[in-house]
Amino acid sequence: MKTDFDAIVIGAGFAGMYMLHRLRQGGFSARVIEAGTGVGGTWYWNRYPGARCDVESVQYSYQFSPELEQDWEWTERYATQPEILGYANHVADRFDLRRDIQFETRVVKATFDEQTNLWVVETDKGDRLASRFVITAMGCLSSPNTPKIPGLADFKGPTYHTGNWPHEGVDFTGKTVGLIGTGSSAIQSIPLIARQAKHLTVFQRTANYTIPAHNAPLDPAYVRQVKASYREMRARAKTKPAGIDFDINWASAIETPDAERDRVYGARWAYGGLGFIAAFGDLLLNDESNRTAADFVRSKIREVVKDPKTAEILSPKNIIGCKRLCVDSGYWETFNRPNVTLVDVGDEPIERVTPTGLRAKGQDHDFDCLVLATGFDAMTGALLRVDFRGRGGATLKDAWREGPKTFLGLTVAGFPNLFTITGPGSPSVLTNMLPSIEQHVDWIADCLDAMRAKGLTVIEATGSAQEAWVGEVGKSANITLRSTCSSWYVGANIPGKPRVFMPYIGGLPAYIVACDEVVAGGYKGFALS
Ligand code: NA7
Repeated sequence: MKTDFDAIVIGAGFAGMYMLHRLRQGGFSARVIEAGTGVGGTWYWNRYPGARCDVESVQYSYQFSPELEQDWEWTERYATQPEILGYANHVADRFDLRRDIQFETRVVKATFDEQTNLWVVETDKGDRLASRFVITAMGCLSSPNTPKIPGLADFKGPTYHTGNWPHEGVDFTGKTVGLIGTGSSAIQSIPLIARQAKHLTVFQRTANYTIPAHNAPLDPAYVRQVKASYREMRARAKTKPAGIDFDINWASAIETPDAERDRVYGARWAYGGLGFIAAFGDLLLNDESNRTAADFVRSKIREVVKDPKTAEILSPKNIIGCKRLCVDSGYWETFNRPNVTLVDVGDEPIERVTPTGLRAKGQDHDFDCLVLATGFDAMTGALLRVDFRGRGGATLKDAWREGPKTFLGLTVAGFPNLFTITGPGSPSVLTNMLPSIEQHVDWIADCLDAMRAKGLTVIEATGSAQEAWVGEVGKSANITLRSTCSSWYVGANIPGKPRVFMPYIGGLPAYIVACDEVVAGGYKGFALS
């Protein structure tokens, strides 16, 4: 069999783009295969109103090119989806990436051929390409979840999923809108849809915690200061569990006197953003500590939302930070608008979608358009949509029947020469994705360099190394409260999905050490040939 490429990369989001750049730098031939018509991944698909990153722009950016860091100008504290997509396109142009990306093509099958030690990659366009390595860069939240609510196909009006939003945008002016979900996508889009639509009805299954973004244009003096000390900021970020340079107060919430605790929460609330959860070191370790933060946020909801019944429905009952914390601009306030109705579907599932709306708790709700802000088959959905076949024809689906099993979230035993950027078992979604992506890409590129230098062509995680890592991922998950609720981190949003805490929660610094130790040990835990 003829080798078409040294590596095939699946996906042209931030992971796939940087992977291509590193492969080229290493002198490897590569093709990226991308389903969309353009680059950007998450930021290509999630074009719903209000979509923006909840990590601050100056940190949610590549660090591999100091020139890029200096040249690119972010305009707001939290960049909007169009601005981030513009950045992705700028990177694609700047590094001339597009000529090695095959757009509008989906990989459907990839088979490891044990005779030749090559992967055979098949696409929906009929391609059959042979490559030494396959590297997935498919994103962690890229397989949209459309819930199986009876009657969904009968709805007469348009249905939009936040994770696959029309490129031309949607004008809700004069329309009545029904929206299912109150996760991050809903929390970002609800305030904007409410401002435009005639009426918006929100169907909430689980109330969610959100922290105000206090988004604003970036102060040029602050940008100058960041640009003058980018290396230091990036280095500090790598010492933080989430890979984000924000202050962590390691004190215990419950051991802090009430007045001081309230002062700390007040200051974090006033500053805004995800750093709220770092107000105390034990918020995700200790129920009682967590309750102090949850109570603080609930008190804020009561302050903002005028109708006490609505405020009560909007008040989350679970642990704060257990589901992904959200960051918003005017979310609670939106429920004070006369054209917004909140329907609690927490105790009884939505009965059915009807041709003119939906039926919940025996009551019909009519609307012109339906928005599904119902999330994703997270972490494994995109990977399992491809029919991966490893040694002996074994499928990844079978290998992961009880939940994803990987070595370092980067490789899978039985699937040689397959790398999974930000795969399950790596910190990924619990961190700032950009530095996590770069760390994985660099690790893979360095590994390929090292293999070539030694004349090696096959790398495969051993079963025992994988088992030990899966044990480590599970052990660290059990220490935190984060693994205790029905979140997408544990696959609870997808009926029938095995309930396993999928990301590695030991923090980015510990994870980097683990990856580096494997390399220092001569790729310990891998069989190389
Ligand atoms: P999420 O956070 O998974 O939110 C999906 C929402 O949709 C959530 O409120 C779900 O309720 C709700 N949902 C899903 N299915 C149903 C049904 N059948 N009935 C009613 N409600 C339903 O996805 P997002 O897109 O908002 O955010 C994903 C990530 O992207 C986010 O964490 C950031 O990292 C960026 P549930 O909570 O499951 O009860």
